[in-house]
Amino acid sequence: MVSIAAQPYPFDFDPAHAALLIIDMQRDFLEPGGFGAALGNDPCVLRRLIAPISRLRAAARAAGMMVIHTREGHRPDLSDLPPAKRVRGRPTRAIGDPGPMGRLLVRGEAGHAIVPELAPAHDEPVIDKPGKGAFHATDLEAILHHRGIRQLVICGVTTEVCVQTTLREANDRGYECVVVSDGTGSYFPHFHQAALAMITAQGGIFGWVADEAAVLAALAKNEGGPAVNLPPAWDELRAVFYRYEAALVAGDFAALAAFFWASPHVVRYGLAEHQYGGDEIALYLEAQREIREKTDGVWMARDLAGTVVTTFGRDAGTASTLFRRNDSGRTGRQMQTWIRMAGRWRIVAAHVSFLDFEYPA
Ligand code: TIU
Repeated sequence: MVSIAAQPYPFDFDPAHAALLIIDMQRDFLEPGGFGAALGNDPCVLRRLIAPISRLRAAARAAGMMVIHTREGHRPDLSDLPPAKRVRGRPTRAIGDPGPMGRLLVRGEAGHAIVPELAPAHDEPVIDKPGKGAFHATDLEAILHHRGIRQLVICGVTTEVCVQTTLREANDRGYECVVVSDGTGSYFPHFHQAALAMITAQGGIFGWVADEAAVLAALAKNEGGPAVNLPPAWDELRAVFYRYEAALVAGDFAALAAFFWASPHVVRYGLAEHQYGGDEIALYLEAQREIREKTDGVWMARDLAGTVVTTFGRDAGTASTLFRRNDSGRTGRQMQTWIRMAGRWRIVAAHVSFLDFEYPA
């Protein structure tokens, strides 16, 4: 857990279940000749946000947080552009009209692109949205759901339009959101201030507000270490651990052997023996398999307690458990280190031992 000093009170979050959402940092809003300018605004006032958002993105990535970008824009045929949106404000240049950066707010045009300083990395989804809110008519909610994301750190432009609309959509969908006060901005400073004040009023009616320094300080406390318990890795290793357990109690030693890395670097400490290297492990498990073959019925029955599976990044993890053998009543403990290699989780170190005492309930 990481805690950000925020208003109206600290925002506690787990980076593995949180995403940095960067709203609409597009040339159309930040450069002359784009959509923002067509609405009568000075787009350059928003360019000061590029540096803090770059820092936030680097810190989020280092902490294992997902990073998601959005872009406001429409299909080239404007079939997803509500007529009411096109005529709003009676602009001299409307959405879809040509400009120095191509057609205003149209996907694929130069002005629609995210500014080069914040160009999305290959593993950072880009949400193309036709509305001000990032949830309306997009697959953002599906992406957040599949990645187990429940909290959002939001930055980008503009505070009272796309940032606020997205925040309200997210809040109503049950996401907890913190908006970065100096990582978001408006063409109108007083609207920026008012939008932030609305979020934190009434005990945080829409969420939290924190400044960049507070977010960076909180993320740095993660010590730049790997992301813990990322949903895909953690779900996979947990499933693998229980498959190993099922093979163990079934006495399926051929299956058990396949879980161990076939390498001289593997060490296994057993109950009454130990093995150094995959060859010794293979020999031991083969001997056990032959004993099992001559045994009828149940091989082993045991209950687990206090099982903890922890993943570090996407390819490393540990599994620790206490157990009680149902046959003898003896208790013990077991610990494994798992690494994913060529797509398969393998045990690289393991230890199992009996206890001569009852473990606490
Ligand atoms: N991204 C976003 O905020 N779209 C806008 O149209 N903002 C304005 O402030 N106009």
